[in-house]
Amino acid sequence: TERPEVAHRTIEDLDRAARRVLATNWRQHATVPAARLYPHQWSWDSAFVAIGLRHLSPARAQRELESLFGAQWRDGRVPHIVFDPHVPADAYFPGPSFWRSGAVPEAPAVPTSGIVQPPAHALAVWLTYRADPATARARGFLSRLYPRLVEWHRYLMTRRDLTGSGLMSVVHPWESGLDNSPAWDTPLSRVTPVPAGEFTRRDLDHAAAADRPTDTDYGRYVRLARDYRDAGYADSLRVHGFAVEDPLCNALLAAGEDALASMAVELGRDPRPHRSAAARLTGTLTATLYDPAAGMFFARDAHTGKLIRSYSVGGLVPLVVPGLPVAAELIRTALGDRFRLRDACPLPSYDLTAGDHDPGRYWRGPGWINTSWLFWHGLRLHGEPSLAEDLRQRLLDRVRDAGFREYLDPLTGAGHGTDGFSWTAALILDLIR
Ligand code: 2M8
Repeated sequence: TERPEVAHRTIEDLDRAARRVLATNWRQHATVPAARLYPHQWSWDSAFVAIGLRHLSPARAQRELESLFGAQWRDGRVPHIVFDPHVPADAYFPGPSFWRSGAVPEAPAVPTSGIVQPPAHALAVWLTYRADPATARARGFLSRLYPRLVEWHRYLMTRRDLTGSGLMSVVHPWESGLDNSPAWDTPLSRVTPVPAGEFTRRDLDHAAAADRPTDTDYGRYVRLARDYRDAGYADSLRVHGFAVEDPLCNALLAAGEDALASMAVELGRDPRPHRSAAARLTGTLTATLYDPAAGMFFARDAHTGKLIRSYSVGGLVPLVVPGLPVAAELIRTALGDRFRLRDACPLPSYDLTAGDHDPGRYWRGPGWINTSWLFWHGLRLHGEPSLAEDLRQRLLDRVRDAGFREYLDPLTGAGHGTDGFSWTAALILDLIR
């Protein structure tokens, strides 16, 4: 496992140490999430990393996003991993030989995976642009990325609208970003795991088994990814044994369309298609995935049409949507016993009151900095500056004590997962500023 860091005494120490993490994890044109556990470029990690990097080096933040979109497929999808060809083939599982993107005509020359991750990119591009418009203009940052973002969102809004509801589906737990969330247990129970002897996990070389998904989880992840690959990465409910319309992705898509409208104005283009897409997504998201009695957004199983009433932090993320009609109710839920916004920190990934809440295991309980950052961003957006400031202070305190860990016990603050984790460092830098 990676070496735990010492506690950082002052904000200046914390700032310096966060910069060091990002310097260590920088490769020629992008940042790896963690040197050993995740030695390639990940899609939504790069979005969060850019949000922090923009304060240190706007040009580097721009390159982070440009390199990711350089690996975009011709059908518009942005792969969840862009593999570094210089890293040994067995450093991460599943690697390029598993995904075989080279055999797909739509894929780029560089090896990638074939699944996607939550669309946090338009928001990240807009925030990165705003940090230094002059440098961005000189580099043609926005004019190059805007059409690519449009294609990315088009892929999600058309090919990934598997039910015709107007919402996108994720077709693999890895696509949700919240890999082993208890919200996926029921839909995943229908997937037959590939026997553990048929593949070799590499994650357990770098992180404690109790902090990671189980072998049965991995068996199901492998089954779903293999089926998708063998179908040539075609999108249809017949191919996907697992498909859910989740609030986190659809909320980021709505917020992303709003960001695209701002970019269109800046580029002298018509923002109206993006404004209407944002309004349509916000309306459908709220009408379909919001449960007024619970004050919470839930994912919907695309195969059964049923809401999955599991309190995952993903159901709080719609607070990032400008003009969300149920923001006040959602904040009330976050303040309640399940998430304890005022004292649990980072925001728990899963219901503190649930019998199967596990404070150390990945997305089944621990608090993460990225989802907490998104909620903080939402609090500011919806006129809650003092709740936002309180959350910000507690996040800084937690990371000062634990170091740049991947996730933390939300009640004790104990660190879990890998150390030297890029989005923790990047988003802490953003919170400091
Ligand atoms: C985790 O997921 C990867 C697979 O994509 C893994 O477990 O190997 C998740 O936390 C995901 O949200 C994150 O983007 C990725 C890299 O940090 O790690």
